[in-house]
Amino acid sequence: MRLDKMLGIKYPFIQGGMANIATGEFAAAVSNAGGLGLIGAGGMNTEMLRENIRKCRTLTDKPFGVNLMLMNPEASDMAQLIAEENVKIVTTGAGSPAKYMPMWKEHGMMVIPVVSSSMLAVKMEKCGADAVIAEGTESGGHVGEMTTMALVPVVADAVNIPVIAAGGIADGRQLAAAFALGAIGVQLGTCLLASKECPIHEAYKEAVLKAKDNDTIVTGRISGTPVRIIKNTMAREYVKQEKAGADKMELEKYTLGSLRRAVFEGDVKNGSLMAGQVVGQINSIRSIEEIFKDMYEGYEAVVKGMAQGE
Ligand code: TUI
Repeated sequence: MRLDKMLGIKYPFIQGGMANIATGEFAAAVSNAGGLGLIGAGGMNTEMLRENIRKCRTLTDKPFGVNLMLMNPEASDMAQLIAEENVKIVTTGAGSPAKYMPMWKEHGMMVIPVVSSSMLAVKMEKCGADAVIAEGTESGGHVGEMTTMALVPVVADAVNIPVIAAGGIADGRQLAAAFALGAIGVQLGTCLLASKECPIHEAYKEAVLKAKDNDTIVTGRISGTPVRIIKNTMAREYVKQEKAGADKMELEKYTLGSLRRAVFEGDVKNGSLMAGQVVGQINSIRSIEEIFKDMYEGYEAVVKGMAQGE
């Protein structure tokens, strides 16, 4: 069954967690456009998350969910809150949500963890996940090692639950490829940064429009948490220091608060402009509705062409 049918939405698209970006208002806009909007709990505290959930409810009558970033210091309180607030769908990232699974399942929630390997996918299936998001290293933000092309088929073979593909998907060709690899739908992040509704600073949006395919880099591959961002002064300096053997504390001075600097202040030199490799494909600002429609129509055209042997 395709993701749109499974979730009762128009398109087989779910939005990425996007810490500090995906507010209740943004998630509602995604849901109203026919995807599954998710409130990104990553940059929030528990009280902010509660407010954003309630705000989202006032703005949409369509399904929406919460993305719980498990490295958040308040993740445990947030896990409880999501259940208490009767949120029906939760996606997770940056860790294993195993310890929250029994509580969430008791509340009848749908749980969809992000995984970056088939081993983790199997583990998630065993603890009761309803589906998994197989996220390739093409993605923006915190990434694993495997590419989407290699990861999605092995995950699809390894589990009996549905697989959603993520990383490297911004148009109809890539959506068709994701289905071909065994996914029932896709998670989108980077292409939604360049939407009218996205609340990031204008300078961040301009950096997304300007960036070419080779303009992202992964910081923290050596030192700990690998994060894909658009190359800038901070990223180059970080990677240089990292290669020179700088320790975690020294490197932290570059990244501390850097995502917030990019999102809220538009600091494109020293901020952390998280974006995936598809950033090079994105050259205009559209509404979320247009982005979804273009992608779906593009996919239909690709499939038709392939069926005719073109
Ligand atoms: O989580 C993401 N992407 C993110 S989170 C984020 S916020 C952030 N800000 C500053 C530094 C770091 C993060 C920005 N982007 N994607 C999902 C994802 N999850 N990618 C990889 C994983 C993952 C990693 C390890 C999932 C599970 C996992 O489990 C290990 C274990 O505990 O077994």
